[in-house]
Amino acid sequence: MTKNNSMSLVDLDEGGVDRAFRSDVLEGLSQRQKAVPARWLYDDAGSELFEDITKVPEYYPTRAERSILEAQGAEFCELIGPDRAVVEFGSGSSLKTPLLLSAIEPAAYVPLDIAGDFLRASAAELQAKFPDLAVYPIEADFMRRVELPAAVADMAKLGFFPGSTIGNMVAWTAVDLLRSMRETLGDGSQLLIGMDLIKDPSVLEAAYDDAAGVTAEFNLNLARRINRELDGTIPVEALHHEARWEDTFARVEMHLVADRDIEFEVCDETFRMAKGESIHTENSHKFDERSSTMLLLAGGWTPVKRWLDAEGRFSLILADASEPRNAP
Ligand code: AVI
Repeated sequence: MTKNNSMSLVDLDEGGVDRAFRSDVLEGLSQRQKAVPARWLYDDAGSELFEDITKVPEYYPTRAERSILEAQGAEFCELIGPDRAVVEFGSGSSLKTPLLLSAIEPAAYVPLDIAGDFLRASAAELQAKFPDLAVYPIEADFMRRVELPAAVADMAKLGFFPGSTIGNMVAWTAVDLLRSMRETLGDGSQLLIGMDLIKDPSVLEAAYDDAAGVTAEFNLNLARRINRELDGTIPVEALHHEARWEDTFARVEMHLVADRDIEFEVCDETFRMAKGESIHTENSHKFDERSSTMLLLAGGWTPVKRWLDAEGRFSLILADASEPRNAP
């Protein structure tokens, strides 16, 4: 019952270059602290490397979140109930979404993703596992309000945003996203969202700098992508990956650090990095109970239940779309 709504959202120039990628990279490399938005880590190679990261022993979030989904089916069923339309922000991973869908028995599943091919492939996989479920994949940038299919208009909605992807956004962007999710889902909706927890920095830094070097490859792939797609000459062998816990912002930062002074071109513009200088490529914010509550409230969501995995490393939070407040 998969319904398709296909239209590419990528804006390419005459030479086939993604305009947004080019302007983000050129602008980001021109800043004093060089920075490229983390979304550009995910080309095909980057997406595959991320899948590999979820399997390395040091990267606990995927396994921890899955263990919550496995353990709490009965409570999801009680607090969420059946016959909702589940709207997943980002295409469902092959393992987490089926656990939720089996637990709550929704009437429809609406995966939203900007990557059309990946979206359609994972929607088809899910449809095969749940042949009676109405599946409506929508190719969309979920950072903005999305028009949901008319078929789910009268159903209560549950937004699903696993993986602690919210942690990859600075607070300003995270609040914008939570508010647009609320607009997309409407009054009476619920949100089930994964948020990784603050913990010992050594555990966090290892999770983002695994011994096998998969996360390093994931990070370095961004430099390779710039070379490939933007006529770049970055000497990738002169960069190394670093994961740094920044306590003030409660986040792990990923950087590409220059091992020597380097000079390179991207789209005919010249850039220089002194030895030790870095390109900041990702933030992964971590939360405690208060900071996650504050973020959700700022985005228009009231937490109603918070589950942790057995080792207390990761949280999955159920929140309700709250009424607009008039009180001071
Ligand atoms: C996708 N996101 C939630 C991952 C994270 O943990 O911040 C991305 C990642 N980056 C390095 N390892 C994993």
